[in-house]
Amino acid sequence: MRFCTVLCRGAEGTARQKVPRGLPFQSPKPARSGSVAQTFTKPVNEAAVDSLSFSKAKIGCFFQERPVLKNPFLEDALLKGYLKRYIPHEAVVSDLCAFGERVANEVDGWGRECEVSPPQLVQYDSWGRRVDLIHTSAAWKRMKDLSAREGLVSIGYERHYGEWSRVCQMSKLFLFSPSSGLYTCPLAMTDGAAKVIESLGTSWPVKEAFNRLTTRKPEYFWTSGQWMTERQGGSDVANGTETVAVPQTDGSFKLFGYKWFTSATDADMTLTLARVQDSTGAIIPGSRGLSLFYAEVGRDENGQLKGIEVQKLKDKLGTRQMPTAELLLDGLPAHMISTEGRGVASIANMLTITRIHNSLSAAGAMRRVVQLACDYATRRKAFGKLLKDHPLHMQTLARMEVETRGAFLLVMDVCRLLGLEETGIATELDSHLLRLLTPVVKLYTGKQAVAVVSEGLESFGGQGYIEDTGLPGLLRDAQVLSIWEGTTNVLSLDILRCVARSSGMVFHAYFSHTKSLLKNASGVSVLTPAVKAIQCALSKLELLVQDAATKEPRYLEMAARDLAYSLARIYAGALLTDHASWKGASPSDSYAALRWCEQDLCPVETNQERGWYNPGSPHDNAALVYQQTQH
Ligand code: UCC
Repeated sequence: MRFCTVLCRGAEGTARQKVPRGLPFQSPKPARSGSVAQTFTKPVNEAAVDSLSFSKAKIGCFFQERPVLKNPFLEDALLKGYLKRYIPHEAVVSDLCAFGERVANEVDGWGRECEVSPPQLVQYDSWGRRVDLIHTSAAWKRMKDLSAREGLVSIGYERHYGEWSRVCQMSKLFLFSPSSGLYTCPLAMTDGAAKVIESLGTSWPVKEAFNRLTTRKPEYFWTSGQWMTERQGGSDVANGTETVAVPQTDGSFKLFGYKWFTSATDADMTLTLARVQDSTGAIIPGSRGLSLFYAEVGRDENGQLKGIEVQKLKDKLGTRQMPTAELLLDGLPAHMISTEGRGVASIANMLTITRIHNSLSAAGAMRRVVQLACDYATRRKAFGKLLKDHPLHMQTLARMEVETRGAFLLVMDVCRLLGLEETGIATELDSHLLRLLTPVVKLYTGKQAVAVVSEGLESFGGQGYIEDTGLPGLLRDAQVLSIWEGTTNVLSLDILRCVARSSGMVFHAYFSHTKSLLKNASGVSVLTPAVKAIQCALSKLELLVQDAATKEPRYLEMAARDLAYSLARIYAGALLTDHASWKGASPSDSYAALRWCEQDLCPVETNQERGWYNPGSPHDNAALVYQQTQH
């Protein structure tokens, strides 16, 4: 018989013993059938075996404590401080407090249910008839109901808090987002559609749709889709859109095309782009040929979708809670709601809103992983003490916290600007700033979210990688935030376009507002290093921007991503510093501002100095990337 050595813990202590391989972990064969207890012959050394930590069915008595999600509003010092500073209304605070409680105790469980019961497509019934039914979980349906009742879209349109209404709405969504099972995606598009309709005019045929998108009555509430992406790609919408709109005698249209990526496909309506066909069947290519259409997603008397076939549901890395489909539009009844040929410009309002929601989800994901990691650090012991007592672990959490704070203030400031614009009190500079910051904040927070959530998973050790903890889903869902609604590079180029279209006014707005944010902090000695760092970075950026006007387009393109990062880092630094100089600020607010401003705030200048945008760089980059293997 072969022997192995195992550690046996007895009452007397720990001793190494030789035991036959297979014993005591395997019991002898049962003599006859019966209950488990009856079937096994008792081991001779029963007393010794019973005193082991691990034997037979015993799996040990130690279990790691799980992280606990507490009320995410009460746990968020920065959110509470921000609202105290700008919207000191008791009603807002008590609504968020009650909602935070509900998120922790109820909604978070629904979100998990959405993840483990993803949507399913049934294309045909048992008798072969096309039905195209998308089955979603009960929790997903409850999210719709909750969204209406809690006013997650409507708060932005009721405007009870004037120019701060958007901040109120987004604060609530910030708490909801990481527990929402991705229901924030249909809400983003619903909000975007309401915004487009409001800006174009809430008359027929979209009057009722607007009312439904912005209601608090669950039975009346509609969600909207945003069907922009076709087979030729999601970024180059102007050239990639093939869908045609065929005019009908009553002034409406029928749409024919293939939408390659339609999110939250269980929506009640959609906004989509198509090219109007003239009587000869000709269409106008490019951006000038695109118009914006409104379509309801309805069924005919046979229960079949009107003018739509759902080809398949997408198999995605994350966001699996939400149905994303490929759709064949085969005569979808629709109404044109933009001026002909002004489709992209008209749907741009939707892009602004969905990009802001995207940024909010990014900040929300960071906040959630930090909250869970901080809680876990008070429960998990390693090397003889709690994680929170390990300085290196706390340094890591503090770095995540600084990133989260920067992201939060960036997003809230864009919401503030949106609120000013929607209540008609935005100055021209505010509007320029909103146009510039929307892509800047979207692209920057998308990248931060992936990094912070990934770091967050690591802070749970191996458990961060275990599917049914719910933690890996946070990372999968974060990964999409830098992709959809414009990738990092597409948005970097969007920034160049808005600079050109505004003849540089967006920069003027940016520099003047950033400088104004430093005014309060300039008198606070503890913040001096942060103020100096921002001023220094701003001066470099101003010089570089002036100089850029003389450069070739290729130089600007290569500098675009670093430019966007510089705009984001400097602006977030100014927001953090300003917040730290507020009379209600805490020492931690100053610490966060100082730490943020220690990083390279102006990477575009750094990389210019390094020659990254020199005329020879494209060649060198290509030679490096496609280097042939040397034999
Ligand atoms: O749909 C997708 C996923 C859905 C999921 C939604 C969830 C969201 C949140 C979730 C939270 C959890 S992904 C597909 C998304 N696709 C994109 O994001 C498209 C990316 N591509 C771009 O952004 C491009 O830059 C385009 C398509 C906008 C460029 O098209 P054009 O035709 O080349 O555009 P132009 O010529 O630059 O602009 C045409 C007009 C101009 O107005 P006018 O003619 O008056 O000068 C521009 O100023 O549109 C105006 N415009 C804008 N206005 C263009 N972009 C903007 C903008 N961002 N803001 C304001």
